[in-house]
Amino acid sequence: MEGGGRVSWMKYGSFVSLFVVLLAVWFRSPQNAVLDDRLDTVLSSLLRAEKKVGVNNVARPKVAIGFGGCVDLLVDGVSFLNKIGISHTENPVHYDYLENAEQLAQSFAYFFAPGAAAERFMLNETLFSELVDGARDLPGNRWAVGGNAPVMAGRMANEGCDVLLGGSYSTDFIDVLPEHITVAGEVLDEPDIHLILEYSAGSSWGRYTSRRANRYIIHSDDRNPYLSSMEEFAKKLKDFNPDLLVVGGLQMMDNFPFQSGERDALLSRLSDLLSSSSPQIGIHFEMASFVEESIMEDLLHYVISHADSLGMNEQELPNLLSLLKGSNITVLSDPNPRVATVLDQMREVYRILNQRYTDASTEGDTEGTKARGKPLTRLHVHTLAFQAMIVTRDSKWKNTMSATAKASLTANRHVCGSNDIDPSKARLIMDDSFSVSQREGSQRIPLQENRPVSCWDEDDYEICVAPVLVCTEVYQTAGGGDNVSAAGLVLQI
Ligand SMILES: *[C@@H]1O[C@H](CO)[C@@H](O)[C@H](O)[C@H]1NC(C)=O
Ligand SMILES: *[C@@H]1O[C@H](CO)[C@@H](O)[C@H](O)[C@H]1NC(C)=O
Ligand SMILES: CC(=O)N[C@H]1CO[C@H](CO)[C@@H](O)[C@@H]1O
Repeated sequence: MEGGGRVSWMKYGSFVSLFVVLLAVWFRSPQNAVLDDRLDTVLSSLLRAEKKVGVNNVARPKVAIGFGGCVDLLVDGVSFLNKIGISHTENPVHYDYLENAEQLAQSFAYFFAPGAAAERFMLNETLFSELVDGARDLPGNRWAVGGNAPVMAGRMANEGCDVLLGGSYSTDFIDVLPEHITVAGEVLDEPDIHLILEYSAGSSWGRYTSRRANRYIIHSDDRNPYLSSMEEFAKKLKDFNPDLLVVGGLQMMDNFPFQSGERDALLSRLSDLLSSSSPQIGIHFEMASFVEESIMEDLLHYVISHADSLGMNEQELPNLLSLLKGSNITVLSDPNPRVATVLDQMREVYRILNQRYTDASTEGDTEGTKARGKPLTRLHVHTLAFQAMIVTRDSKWKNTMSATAKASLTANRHVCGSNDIDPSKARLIMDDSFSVSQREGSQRIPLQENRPVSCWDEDDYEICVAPVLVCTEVYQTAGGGDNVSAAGLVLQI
């Protein structure tokens, strides 16, 4: 249905846009009024697309989500650095992990100007506690439930799912989780704290000005890297019998000083858990900011090969792709990529991962199905300006068009911190039309206000792209990807 009548809609759409432009010229109305109208139409059309399908609230879908979590301490990044006396540096440097204040300044500078999301492990515990103490009494700070797994769990529970959440938390933490979440894990006295340095578009630090709103995260976890809830989670998983299994939070293992062999053992255990779940159960892996090459290799082998579905942002996509193509991982990419660029990267990731699956399957059956893993049937990339999904036709994933719309609306709701979208706090930054590929002669698709989600078929999959009504009064960026990814998944199970 989604694809039907696409061409005629497209013609109609460009006719309408032309008509709107002509009207505007004719009446010499201020350009802003036209823009406002356009935004209102996109908003109402996205809301209509989102509502087209609902979550089954009678038989609530069951989702199991691991691992870990933390308490987020959110501060304005620039005020924080100023307050604790970390001055801006002339020398942006990329570090895999941090050991002192100078490195923090250099690393922050590296990501702040382009406005790219980053997350780094702080090896120096003394410095980490000093930073947390500094943030504790910074005016305007906020505490929130954090970590991929709890945030995705919260979003899914709020959207009508029953959730099994794998993580070790304090009782205070568990008390503030939404209803319909059952926790599997150990009980802790003190949760791990993550320090979130938020900044808005155009904020300045020394000679740097950030191109877009984003955050820089510092953590020094000592529980999360060990996936300490995994055994409890595995035990409860059988009886829970989920429709979907979601894995996230593994970036806490990145650059963590494990003893030799420890990380391998943990990931291998996780791999067993994933491969022993029934093939009918969808497995989604949420990527994150990984910089250690060897853990990326391990993830490919132990986790990604078992996933039916992947979610990631515009930084994580080229990072994964360069690894798949055998080059070094990329730690910083364009934070505002074009649709064509992202779609080409998505097609390649989809193709390479499925080729690997096919190769593994034909390499003789000596190791059985488990070693083969699963083909990739769903890939969701969330960017500031748009949401894009590739979903294999006739796979288990339903309602791709509505899911893309919901993901897009959730991006605004999360960043603005309000369930009701206020068009006066939103902006469309996607172009009026986009090319479906960077290849020469590729088709261009106009952005139609009254049908903003564009879906079309290619090879064995469908692609959907939806513009985001980018929030201009940022409340919070951290956790955005998790809310957006979870919202997209909810309509597809
Ligand atoms: C760790 O941080 C403390 C406090 O900022 C500092 O004095 C010390 O030099 C740091 N250690 C290393 C190894 O950089
Ligand atoms: C890849 O990384 C290695 C190790 O950091 C480095 O020696 C090599 O020059 C890099 N290669 C490329 C193509 O950047
Ligand atoms: C605005 C929004 O929906 N953000 C949510 C992201 O998920 C967490 C956890 O469920 C919520 O607390 C936020 O409100």
